[in-house]
Amino acid sequence: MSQIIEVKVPDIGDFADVPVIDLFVKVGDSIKIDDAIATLESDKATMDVPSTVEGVIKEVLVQLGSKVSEGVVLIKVETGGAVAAAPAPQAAAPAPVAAVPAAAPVAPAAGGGVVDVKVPDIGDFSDVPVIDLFVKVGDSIKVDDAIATLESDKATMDVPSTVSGTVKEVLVQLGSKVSEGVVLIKVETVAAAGVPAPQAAAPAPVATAPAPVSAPAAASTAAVPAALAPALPAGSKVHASPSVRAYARELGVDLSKVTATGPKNRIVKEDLTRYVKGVMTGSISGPVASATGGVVGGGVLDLLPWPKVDFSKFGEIEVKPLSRIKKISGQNLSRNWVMIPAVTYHEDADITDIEAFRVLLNKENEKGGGAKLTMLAFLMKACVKGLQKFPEFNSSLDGDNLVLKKYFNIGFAADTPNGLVVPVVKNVDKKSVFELAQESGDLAKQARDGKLKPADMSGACFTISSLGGIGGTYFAPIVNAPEVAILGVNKSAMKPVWDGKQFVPRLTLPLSLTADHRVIDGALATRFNVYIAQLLADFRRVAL
Ligand code: CAO
Repeated sequence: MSQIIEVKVPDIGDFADVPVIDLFVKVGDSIKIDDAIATLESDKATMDVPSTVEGVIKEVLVQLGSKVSEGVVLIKVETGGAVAAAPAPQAAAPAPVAAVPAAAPVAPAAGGGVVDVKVPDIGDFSDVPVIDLFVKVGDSIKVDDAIATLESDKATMDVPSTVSGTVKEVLVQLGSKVSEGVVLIKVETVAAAGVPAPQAAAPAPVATAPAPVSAPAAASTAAVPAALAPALPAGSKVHASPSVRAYARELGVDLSKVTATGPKNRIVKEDLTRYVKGVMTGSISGPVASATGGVVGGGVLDLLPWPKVDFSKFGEIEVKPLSRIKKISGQNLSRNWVMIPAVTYHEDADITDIEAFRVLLNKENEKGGGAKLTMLAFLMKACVKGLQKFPEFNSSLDGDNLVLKKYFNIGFAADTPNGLVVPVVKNVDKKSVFELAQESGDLAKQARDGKLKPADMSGACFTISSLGGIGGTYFAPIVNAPEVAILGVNKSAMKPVWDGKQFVPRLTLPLSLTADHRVIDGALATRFNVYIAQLLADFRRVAL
């Protein structure tokens, strides 16, 4: 049986009349327990208020800017029969108190001195990681300036300074785990620096608070692209709710670059959206890969917008729209190039014997009219053997997890008149080299005829990019996300190889393996390369 339940502002400590600065719901929305309803912001803390019931929102009793205190009804929710199991609002434990008592007040000695600024009372949390650090040695800092952001699995909280002065020591770093009382920084207070007496800059009584952060905010933090972590200028203070901060981290946006339009110069979600749109269209330089201009910037790179030049001023030109394939692959390549910390490793494989074997088999086969054996087919078989020996190569990153695949599908880059596509040969481990040659040949033809179906291009575990038919020595292919590695090969060439007594001519195939360093380090990548080269040098090893 359905009933209407009021969801109220929980116990938020000593705060009253706290403004609503973000509102995430509207009448008619479905809401679940722990979904964020609104963000409140006192002058000391930001807190998301989560729902304590599940159902459909019938009434929203507050709006942006409303001032609320404990017990004020935010929304009325119609719960379904199934919600009987969900806690009634009264029963639902009030969300953790948002504002908490201050850091242990620090009383600098008269005339100044070095003062420890510690993690304040942060409720029941301990060993909370530092996810942002805003200060460095030598910075000037004022009371209430943010020192660091801590993030538990329930809340994101800024720790403000309780004193003014010059930072003399920073005792934590990104990733440090801290609890109440841990010293974050040592500050030479203003009196010591020759400015007003330290008493004037009396320690603030309250630090910041573990806000009851919404589930989406907590979940999204897992997706922070390491290479694009926001690089806030030291000492800068950005006002944004935990959910907006988490969203910004997910997008790789440096919040200090975003123009705030919210109350008290606060960055709201729309500001973030506007900023990302601006970057994508090239009107703002920033940390997102642009669809139109390639890579236009990074949180840590901060590149200029794509240059707009009137080329016709310099001579005759012709403007040709990009093919659909080029547009799509361009976006994928830009994202992968920007977001994957990739390294390319090279190796030479001696393919003298396998090439002689391939030519022999093809001669025998000519009479029977069977499929022509290609080097690509041998490479596929060797790569699967490599994936089996080094399972990290057959994986994908999913937030904090590594998904290890037990199937072996290999994609191969195919050059077509309309651009690059990657058909996928499925279950390569279960197919013979002849079958692989036949199937990859068929898929390459379909690719060139523009006849590949989406299913033909999905499900790859690892990709091979073979430029062997064209030439080249080595190159650095781009990882085809969410795969974690790609093998590039160029044209084989006869080279003199020292056999211990003399130089002998050996047909050498240049291998270029690019791997995502978050999953595969250099030692593993080199072992993989060496193993592939061994398999190609003596293909009997594939049968072992
Ligand atoms: N060394 C020397 N010769 C090679 C070779 C190598 N590594 N690989 C192929 N060849 C030879 C072949 O034996 C063939 O010669 P014959 O006709 O005398 O037998 C000739 O080069 C042409 O081969 P191919 O490249 O057409 O055929 P393939 O099966 O080797 O490759 C495919 C198929 C689809 C991979 C290839 O046609 C292709 O499109 N390659 C381009 C991939 C690409 O653009 N990669 C870059 C992506 S950006 O990172």
